[in-house]
Amino acid sequence: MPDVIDRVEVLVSSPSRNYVTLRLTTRDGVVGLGDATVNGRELAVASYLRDHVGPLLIGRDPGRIEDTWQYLYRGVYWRRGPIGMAAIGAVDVALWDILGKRTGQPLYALLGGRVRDRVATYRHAFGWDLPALLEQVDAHREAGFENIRVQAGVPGLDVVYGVSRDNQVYEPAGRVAAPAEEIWDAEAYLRSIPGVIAGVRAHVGDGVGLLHDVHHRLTPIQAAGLGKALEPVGMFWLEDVTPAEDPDALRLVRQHTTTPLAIGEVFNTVWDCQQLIENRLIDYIRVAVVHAGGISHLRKIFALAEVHGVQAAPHGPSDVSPVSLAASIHLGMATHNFAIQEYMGYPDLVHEAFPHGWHVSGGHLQSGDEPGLGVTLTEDLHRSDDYQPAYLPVARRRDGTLTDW
Ligand code: KDG
Ligand code: MG
Repeated sequence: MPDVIDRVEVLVSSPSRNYVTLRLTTRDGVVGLGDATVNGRELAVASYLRDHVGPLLIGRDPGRIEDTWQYLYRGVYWRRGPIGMAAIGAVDVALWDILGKRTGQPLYALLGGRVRDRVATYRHAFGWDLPALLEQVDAHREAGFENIRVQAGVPGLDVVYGVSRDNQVYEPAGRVAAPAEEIWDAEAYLRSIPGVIAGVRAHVGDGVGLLHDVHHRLTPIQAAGLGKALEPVGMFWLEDVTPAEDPDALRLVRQHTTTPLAIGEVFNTVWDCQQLIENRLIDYIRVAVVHAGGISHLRKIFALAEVHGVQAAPHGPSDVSPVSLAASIHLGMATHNFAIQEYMGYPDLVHEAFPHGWHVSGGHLQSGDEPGLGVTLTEDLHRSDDYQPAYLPVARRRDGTLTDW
C-alpha cells in the first residue's frame, strides 16, 4: 500500500524569536518539516495551515509533490499573497523532506545533484558610524567571509534599518503590542551612505564583495543617483532600492547605473518577478523558499532567471528559519545560476531548537549529506506558550507621512 500523510502539526514557537513550523508525518512514520514563518503575521499563516490546508493533506500520497502544490495553489480561488504562499511553501518543503528520507538521499541529490562544492554566502555588518562598522567588517573577514552586507547609521536619525546603535545583535521585529515608529529621511541617508560605503572599500581594498540593502525606501531617481554614486566602489549589489511592487521603477534605475541590482525578498510567485527577469531589469532575484511557494516554485523562478542571465540569491535573515535555510542551501548546491545565499545568522537557541546538518565552513555554506533537509526539532524548545506577538517597525517621514519601512 502506498504511504499517505497521516498527521499534520503546526508548531508556533519562540526559541528567542517567533517561528511557525509545519511537521507532516506519514503512516509509515516518515517526518517532513517545512517553515511557514511570516515575520509579524505568524498566527495568520498558522491558522491558514491548521484550519484550511491541514485537513486536505490527510490521506494524500506524500510523493505527489507537484500535484499537491497545484492543488493548494490552483484549487484555491484566492491565490497568491504571503500567507497562502508561505503555507504552500511549508507543505512543499515538508514533502521534499519526506521524499529525501524515503529515498535516503540529501535534497540536493533529488534536485539534480551537486553543481558546486560549496555555496557562497554573505554576512551582515553594521555600525552607527564608519569605525564601528569596520570592526564588524573585519570580524567577518577574519572568520573567512568574502562578501559582506554593510549598513550604517544616518546623522540626524535615531534609528536606521539594519543597524543597532550599541553594535550588538540587530533584530527588527520587536515583541511589542504595536509596531515601533521610526523616522526616515531619504535626503540625509543619501548624503551620508555613499561616503560610508566608499570608506569600507578603502579599508578592505578590492576582492571583498560589498552589498547594501536600501529596504525599498527611495524614489526611482534617488535610487538611480545612489547607484551612480556607488559605481566607483564596485558593489556586489544594491538591494531593494525602490518599493518592490513597481517593476518599471527598476527600469528607470537601470537606465542610469551599472551598479548591480537585487530585489525580491517580498515576492511570492514567479508572476511578481516575471517582468523584472524577462526584461533583465535586475541582476539577482532574492525570493525565499518560505515566502515564494517552496522548493518547487523557486526552481521555476530560478529556471526563468537562468534563461535571462539573472542569478539566484535567496533571502536569509533570522526570520527565515533553519528549515527554510536548509532548503535554500540544498537548492544552492544543485542550481547552476545560484550566486549566493544570505546568512544573517541566528541566536544560539535557534540553532538548538532546529539541529541541522547544514553548516558554515571556510566562509561558505555546506548542505550536509543527511537524507532530506537534514534538520530536526528539539521538541521542548517548540512550546506554544513561548510565542509572543512581534511587529516589524513602521516608518514616517519627518512631516509624519507614513512611508515604506
Ligand atoms: O522580516 C523582515 C526581514 O526579513 C528583512 O528586513 C530582512 O531585508 C532583509 C534582508 O535582506 O535580510
Ligand atoms: Mg533585504
